Amino acid sequence: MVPAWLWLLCLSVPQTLLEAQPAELHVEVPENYGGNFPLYLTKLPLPRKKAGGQIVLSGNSDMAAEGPFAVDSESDFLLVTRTLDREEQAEYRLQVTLETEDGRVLWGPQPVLVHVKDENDQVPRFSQAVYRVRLSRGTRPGIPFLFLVASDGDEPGTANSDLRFHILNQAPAQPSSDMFQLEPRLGALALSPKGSTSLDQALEGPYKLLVQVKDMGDQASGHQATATIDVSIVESTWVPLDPVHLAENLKVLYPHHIAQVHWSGREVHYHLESQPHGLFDVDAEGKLYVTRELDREAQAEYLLQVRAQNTRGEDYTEPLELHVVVMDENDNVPICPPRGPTISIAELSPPGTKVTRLLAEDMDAPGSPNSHIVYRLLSSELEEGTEGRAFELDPTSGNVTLGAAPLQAGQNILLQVLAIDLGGAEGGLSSTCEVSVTITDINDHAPEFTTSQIEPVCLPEDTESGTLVATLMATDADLEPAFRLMDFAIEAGDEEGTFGLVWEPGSNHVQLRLLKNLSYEAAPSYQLVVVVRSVAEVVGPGPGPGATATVTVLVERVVPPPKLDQESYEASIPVSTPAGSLLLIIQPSDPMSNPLRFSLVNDSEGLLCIEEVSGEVHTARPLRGTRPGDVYTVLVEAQYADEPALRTSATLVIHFLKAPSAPAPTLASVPSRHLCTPRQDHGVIVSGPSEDPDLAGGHGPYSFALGPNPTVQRDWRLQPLNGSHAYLTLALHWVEPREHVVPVVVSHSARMWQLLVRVIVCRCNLEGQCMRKVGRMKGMPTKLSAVGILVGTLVAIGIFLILIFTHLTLARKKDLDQPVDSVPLKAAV
Ligand SMILES: *[C@@H]1O[C@H](CO)[C@@H](O)[C@H](O)[C@H]1NC(C)=O
Ligand SMILES: *[C@@H]1O[C@H](CO)[C@@H](O)[C@H](O)[C@H]1NC(C)=O
Ligand SMILES: *[C@@H]1O[C@H](CO)[C@@H](O)[C@H](O)[C@H]1NC(C)=O
Ligand SMILES: CC(=O)N[C@H]1CO[C@H](CO)[C@@H](O)[C@@H]1O
Repeated sequence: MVPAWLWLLCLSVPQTLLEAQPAELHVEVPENYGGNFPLYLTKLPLPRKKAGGQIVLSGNSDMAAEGPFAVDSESDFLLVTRTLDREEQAEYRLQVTLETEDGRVLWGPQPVLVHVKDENDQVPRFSQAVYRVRLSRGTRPGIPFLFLVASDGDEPGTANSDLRFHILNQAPAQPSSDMFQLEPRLGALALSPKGSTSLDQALEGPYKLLVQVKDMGDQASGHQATATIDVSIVESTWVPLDPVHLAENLKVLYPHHIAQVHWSGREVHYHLESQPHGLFDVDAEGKLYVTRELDREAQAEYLLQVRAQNTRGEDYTEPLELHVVVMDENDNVPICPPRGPTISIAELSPPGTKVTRLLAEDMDAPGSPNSHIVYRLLSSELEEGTEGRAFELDPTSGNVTLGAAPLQAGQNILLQVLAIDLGGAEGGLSSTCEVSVTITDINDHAPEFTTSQIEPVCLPEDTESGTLVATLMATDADLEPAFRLMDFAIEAGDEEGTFGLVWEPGSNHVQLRLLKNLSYEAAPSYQLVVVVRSVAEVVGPGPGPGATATVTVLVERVVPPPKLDQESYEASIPVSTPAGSLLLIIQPSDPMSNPLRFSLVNDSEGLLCIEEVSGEVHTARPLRGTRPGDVYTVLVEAQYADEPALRTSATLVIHFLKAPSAPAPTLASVPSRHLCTPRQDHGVIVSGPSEDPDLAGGHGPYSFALGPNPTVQRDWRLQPLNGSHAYLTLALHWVEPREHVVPVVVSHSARMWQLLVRVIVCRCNLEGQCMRKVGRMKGMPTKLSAVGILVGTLVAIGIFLILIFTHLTLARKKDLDQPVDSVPLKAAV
């Protein structure tokens, strides 16, 4: 055996020589070597030329000397001189150097590690000869309650020190022979499953176990030792814990002891689990602690688990649970709900209408008085003076409802409600909650006119359309602008649509305007009924009488002022004109109009007079004091006979002319003429004033015109013939048969005359001539006398007939019954 081992060593030498110099040499030496010494271990790789050097072998620092080692300087072999004990020293660290005498190192140092190879020369030993252990009932099987400790001096990690534990014997072997199990490698003693189930029937008395420890692992050979274990069975003290009640915010010294657990077995480690971690703790004696103040509102209950564990952290049995209940303290104030938006309540809402529900919260234990909140309405500003309460509050539910007192639209109310816990009892905590309420408007007011009776309005007939008649104002007691919008209408009294209403949308006044022309004849007055309504629908009773206004419109008749036929009048008269001479006639333009009354306004000289009814202007006195060429102007005024307030005026300008040498023939009457009606083709020749001495030799030229009287103008027509004559005929087909005086104005240069032509109008006979007057044929004769007279006188008549014929032709000219058409008569002026 040895030569073979040496041979192996020799093989390793060239290898080490080839290696780099500082590489450590490993050498193994068997423990308790039984052969001859010195035992050559290995050849050192010394250089061949060792000139003058000597080999020095030294141990490392912890070794006093090289001990049992030496180097054979001849062979360079490292050798050991005696047996080595691994249990004494397992390794030797050596160093080999080649040094000169004065200590200079020539080679090396070469480290050498000498390992002593183990031999199983040690016997395992239990730590105690007898182990005594308490085993609590209830320990789970397989959970070690005792760890056997044994040691073996041989090299660790080798089979020589690989220990196995075994139970050799159990006494008593009741109720089963293998109540226990022992882990062979670890020496952990536990109840076997069978032992666990039968432990209850087991004896009180201790069990004695003979146990063995053996090295060399599972090989049959090896050294062994034995020990005994006394196992006494004890009752379990691992009993359920009663719940612990802890007051929150408890002011005590912490950690504060709250409970105790105990595991009756040996070698117990208590372990506590709680959520959250760290609030509770357990000490080595099983005392449970709370480490700081608790807050019920943070966590009201805790479930702790306490475990009894062996040294390996395995539970001996089921963990114990501890229920910790945190007892409430009234440490939380009721919390008002966040103030929400303003609550809108429609006005006129009935009592009992729900406003809101106030729900304050209290974090204290639910169901306890600490969180029992009641509510109290703090007086709000509107309580004063009102009958009853505007709001009611249910103290338990917090319901706020409308009370009996009415509220006005537009009111904003801040309700303050006290929320108290402890059910309102003394010492309760309280908060003041606020609820803001606004009362919204509803359209409960119909608009009304401020005055329903308007003073009668007088409108002249000629009032222009569009004229403002009246302005009506209305009011609406509602607040909401949309509820104040009004609509106006004429409800009655204006079927023709003569009037209209004009208003701006949103305004509260309306204008009554005239739309059409008024007519006194058609409607002398109007009774207009104007109504106002709310545009939005009105809640509640309909419009009252104030929604109606009556406007009375009286139409005033407009009579136009009188109008004259000329805007101004002129007349030229000689200064010699006598008093009472007719100058002209002032007449209305419309002969059918109401009768007029005429007057002179400022005839300061008193020269003229006017006939009130006919309008004829005469000279009032002889025109003394006036000179030819003078002009005299007076104002003539005309007014209605029945309505004197309506009047008009015109100027009358009189031009004074030189007096004619002869007395003015102004009004000389012309002999009467005859004309028959219905009209025939006959007329009257009117001649100018041929006797005027100023016009010696020549007649005219004159101009002729009918007098201004409209009746004359209507009835007659005057046509000029030549410079000195004119022809007057009937203008109408029928003119009343009577004597007519037709005024004819003749003028020549600046002079003027007025002729009054008398014309007798009679009925025409068959020949178109005036009929003979019946009054001339007196005494109708009888038939006999008629015949006698006829015969007797026929002869006489025949004789005288020729005699008087010539006479008769001359007299014919003056016969009244004869027509005058072909016989012009000279009108002597
Ligand atoms: C309070 O109001 C709630 C609903 O808002 C209702 O269910 C409850 O019955 C009311 N309580 C009382 C006392 O009126
Ligand atoms: C109303 O009167 C005016 C003036 O008097 C007139 O111009 C207008 O034509 C009249 N309108 C009607 C519809 O009669
Ligand atoms: C009369 O009144 C008119 C108009 O006012 C005036 O032109 C005239 O001169 C007046 N005549 C006299 C005599 O005062
Ligand atoms: C100047 C002149 O011719 N005068 C005559 C106008 O007409 C009348 C009637 O026909 C005559 O008699 C005038 O001689």
